[in-house]
Amino acid sequence: MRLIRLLAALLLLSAASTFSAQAQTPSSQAAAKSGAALTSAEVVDIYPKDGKVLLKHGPIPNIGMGAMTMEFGLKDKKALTTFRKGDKVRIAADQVKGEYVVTHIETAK
Ligand SMILES: [Cu+2]
Repeated sequence: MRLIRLLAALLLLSAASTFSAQAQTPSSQAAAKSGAALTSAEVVDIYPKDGKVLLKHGPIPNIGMGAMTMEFGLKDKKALTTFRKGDKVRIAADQVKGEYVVTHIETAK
């Protein structure tokens, strides 16, 4: 009797995880394409010599990061002169060779 309950519980669990995996995949792909995956952030400081920015950012799920203030490298160094301290922005970030890099940055509307 115990074994049957255990099996039933396992079946329910695997059914639930299969369902959520199917439900999440298409929506996260759609989010990346539409740009909805961008994270809100604020430019706290800019370090032109180092090619880095200090950002106060919201959660960045693709690199498993919660909200915090930290330095990022920049894929496009032009951003060092385009943006100023205090700017509200939207970013995409990735981990490149162990360094966190902003791969996209735009002014928040
Ligand atoms: Cu961070």
